[in-house]
Amino acid sequence: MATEHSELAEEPGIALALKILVAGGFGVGKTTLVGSVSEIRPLRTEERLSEAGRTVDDTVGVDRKTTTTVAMDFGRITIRSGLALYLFGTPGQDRFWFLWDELSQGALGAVVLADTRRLEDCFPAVDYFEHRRIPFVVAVNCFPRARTYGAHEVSRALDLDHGTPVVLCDARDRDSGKEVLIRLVEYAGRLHAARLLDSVG
Ligand SMILES: Nc1nc2c(ncn2[C@@H]2O[C@H](COP(=O)(O)OP(=O)(O)OP(=O)(O)O)[C@@H](O)[C@H]2O)c(=O)[nH]1
Ligand SMILES: [Mg+2]
Repeated sequence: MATEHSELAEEPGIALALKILVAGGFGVGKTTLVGSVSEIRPLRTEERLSEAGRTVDDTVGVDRKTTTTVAMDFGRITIRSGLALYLFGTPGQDRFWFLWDELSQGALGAVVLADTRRLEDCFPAVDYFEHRRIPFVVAVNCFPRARTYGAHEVSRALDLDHGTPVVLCDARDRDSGKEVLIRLVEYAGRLHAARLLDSVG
């Protein structure tokens, strides 16, 4: 995946290409987010949720969901001239965890999408990025009828490290998704720069 990433960075007109993961629990809106912000037709790997899968796929809270990501989503967004983000959406179900290590190779940072009706579903993603010291922001996808939480409340409920940004968003809305990504790039940039300074000084 790292090699593919550097090949992508050589696309004409793109001075810098950064790899970003879009992660979070099952059915939280990862594929929706990648699709709404991507300026290329997103690559999707959706499969129908089968009757057989119903016993293992937890559809509580996402009743109308008929498909699920089985490998990854892929999209691209240019956030300013010369700077492109390559977005890799992860599969949300536990049985695809083995793909995460591959997907996270060389990533600048991650967006952890959260649904306040099932906040606990994003614990594994938060743990994953904290343990690997991959900078992440938590983006609360505000579904209708879900209780509105403030950023502080979400931060406390998830026991986030001080400074980890929490943003409210609508995964279906391009501008809203773009704002989340800009927030991540700024935050991850600051964090990586601080670590670099620490390591030399
Ligand atoms: N109302 C509303 N529905 C949403 C929103 N985001 C996603 N959906 C719907 O919720 C369902 C789940 O969206 P997906 O984008 O497939 O979720 P996912 O996180 O990629 O799911 P998995 O890959 O299966 O883990 C879909 O039916 C979407 O249309 C949202 O912000 N508001
Ligand atoms: Mg998906």
